[in-house]
Amino acid sequence: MKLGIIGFARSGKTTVFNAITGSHAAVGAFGSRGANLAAIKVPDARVDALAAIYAPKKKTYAEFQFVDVAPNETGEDAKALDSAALTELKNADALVHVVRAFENEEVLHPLDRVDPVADCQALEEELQLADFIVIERRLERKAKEGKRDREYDLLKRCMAHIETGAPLRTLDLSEVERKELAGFSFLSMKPIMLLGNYGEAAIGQDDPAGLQGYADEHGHTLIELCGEMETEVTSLSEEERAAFREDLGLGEESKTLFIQTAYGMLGLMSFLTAGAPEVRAWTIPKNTKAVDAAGVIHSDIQRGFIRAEVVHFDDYMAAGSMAKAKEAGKVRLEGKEYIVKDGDIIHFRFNV
Ligand SMILES: Nc1nc2c(ncn2[C@@H]2O[C@H](COP(=O)(O)OP(=O)(O)OP(=O)(O)O)[C@@H](O)[C@H]2O)c(=O)[nH]1
Ligand SMILES: [Mg+2]
Repeated sequence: MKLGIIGFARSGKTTVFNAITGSHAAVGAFGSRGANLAAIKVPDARVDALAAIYAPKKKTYAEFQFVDVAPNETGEDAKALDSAALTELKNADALVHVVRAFENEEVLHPLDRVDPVADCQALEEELQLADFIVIERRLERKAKEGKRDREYDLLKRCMAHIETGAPLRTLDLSEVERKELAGFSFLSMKPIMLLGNYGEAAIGQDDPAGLQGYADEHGHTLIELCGEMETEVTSLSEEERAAFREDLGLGEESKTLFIQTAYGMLGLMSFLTAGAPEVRAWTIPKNTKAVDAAGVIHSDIQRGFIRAEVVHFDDYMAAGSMAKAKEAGKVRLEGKEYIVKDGDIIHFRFNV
C-alpha cells in the first residue's frame, strides 16, 4: 500500500510523517526540498506464529509506504500541490491530507489562516482540477481523431461530475468502468483520509476546528493528532512514552492509530504465504479474488494462475501442521474467482 501525504505548505506533513514512520526528516524552514519516503511494518501475530513453526530465512510483515511530497515551491498562487507533487501522487493507492489545525505565529500558513475546513475544500478542488485537465486534454485529442468511443463517453461523464464540484470518488461506476479508468490514476478518485494536526490547546476538546463535522458530512475518515508532541514522544524510551502519553491525555500511538484507521477506511485485510524461504503477510482490499491476490505477489503468478491451495490460519494452527490440516480436510484447492479471506494461508500453483 502506497500512501501519499499531502497538504498545504507548513501544515506539518513532514512532522506527521516523522511521527508515524519514526523517521527524522528535517522539518520547518530547513525542511528537505525533495519528497521523503519511508515504510512502516504492520504488526501481525500470525506472521510471528507461522515464523515460529517454519523457521524461515525471512519474515516479512505487510507494509505501508509513505511519500511525504516535497513542499510547493511555486509560492505565490498558494496551491497545496505543485505539478511535481501531482506526478508523485499518481502511483499512490490512497491520500492522507494533513490539515493544519494548530496556531503557530512563527510559521504561517501560506494563506495566513488556520481554517481546516477551508483547507479541505481547497485541496479537494485542486485534486478535481488536476483530473479535469487530464480529462479535457484526452477528450480534445479524441475529438480531433474522431474517436467518440466508450472511453469518450465515460470521460464525458467524469467531466460532468467534476463540473458539479464533486470528486470522482463519489461517481457511481461499474467495476468494468473503474478498470477502464484505472490507467488515468485520477487523484480525486483515490480514497482520502483527513489527518487533523492539532496544537496542544486542542487536547481534550470536542472537534475544536470543526473538522469532524466536515469529515462526517463528506464521509471521510478523520484521524486527530498532535504532530509536534507526537514527534517529541517518539524520542522517549518505551517506558517513559506510556507515562508521558497518559499525562498529556494523548491517545493511541500515532503509528498504531494510523494502521488501524487505514485498514478500516481502505477496507483492507491480509493473506499469508508460508514456506522455508519466507513467511509473509500481504495486504489486499476485502473481496479480492484469488487471481488478483496472486498478482499482488507477482504478475507472472497472476498470469499463469492454475489453482490456489488455501488453508485458513486458524485451521492450520488447530491442526498443528500442514500435513495434519490436509488430513483434516482443511486445505482446499480454489480457483481464480475464490474470494480470499483475512488470514488465509495461500500457496499459488501457476505456469511459468
Ligand atoms: N505549534 C505547532 N507547530 C507545528 C506542529 N506541527 C508542525 N509544526 C511546525 O510547523 C512547521 C512546519 O512543519 P513541517 O512538518 O515542516 O510542515 P510541512 O507541511 O512538511 O511543510 P513543507 O514541507 O515546507 O510544506 C515546523 O516549524 C513545525 O515545527 C504542531 O502540531 N504544532
Ligand atoms: Mg515537508
